[in-house]
Amino acid sequence: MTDASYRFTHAITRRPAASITRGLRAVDTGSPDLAVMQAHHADYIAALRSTGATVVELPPLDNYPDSVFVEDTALCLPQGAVIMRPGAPSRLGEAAEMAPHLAALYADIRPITGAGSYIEGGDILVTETEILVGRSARTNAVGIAEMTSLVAPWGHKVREVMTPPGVLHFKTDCSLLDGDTILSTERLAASGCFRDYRVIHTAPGEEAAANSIRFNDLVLVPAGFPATRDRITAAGFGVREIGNSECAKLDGGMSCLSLRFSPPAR
Ligand code: CIR
Repeated sequence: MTDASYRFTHAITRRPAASITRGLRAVDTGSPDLAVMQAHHADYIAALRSTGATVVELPPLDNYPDSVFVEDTALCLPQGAVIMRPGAPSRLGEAAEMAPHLAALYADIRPITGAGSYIEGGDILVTETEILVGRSARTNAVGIAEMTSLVAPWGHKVREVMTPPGVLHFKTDCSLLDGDTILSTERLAASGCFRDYRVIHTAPGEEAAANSIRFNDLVLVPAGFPATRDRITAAGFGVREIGNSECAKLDGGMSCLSLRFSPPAR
């Protein structure tokens, strides 16, 4: 089996802005502390770099409080990148901010342009065999259809699935661990969307650990979920725990903080 869905040469991140205190959140559990978030962000970048990848750090964008969550702005595939159209009005402009950075690395950039199309990267899970996209409050069927038509010529199959009600993004509840293994909450796996995969469930009460990422030889897991961490370790994966207390106040986790990809040689 190939491994392009979890082995990457590059990642793009963006440093958190002081405006992060105004970031979107479903439930207000307190204001994120910028200094603590910056320290966690630095640990995250160091972990990505420790695998040998090139990690771009973009400067903060104060006009976009949620812009640290770069994953939502694009879908990066081996053949090219699709620029998203975020469904959160305050985040729509973030996609155009990301486009030039991807254009520097990819010859083929395809933007989602439909006025009624909405899609965010957090709803997209790329595996070795397919691209799963969860419909959510941020991603609609028209957006998924437009993305499907953009990636079909590159040979990618898209499967539309449902993000559980009340869950921000599809990948809030799952992550890819390897070519056939998914880490998922029980509530998402119960929908049957992973029936062709081996599934490791998050431990009861540790649903927030589902937003982890496999990046080269590491699985980055948010700190504070020991039972789930132990399940991933027991399955043979190398785990690195990263503090996520401040991003969690804004419904963010490990996947949201980077775009991960291997651009074609130019
Ligand atoms: C938002 O509501 O858009 C941000 N506060 C959190 C985005 C998290 N992104 C992700 O899961 N990909």
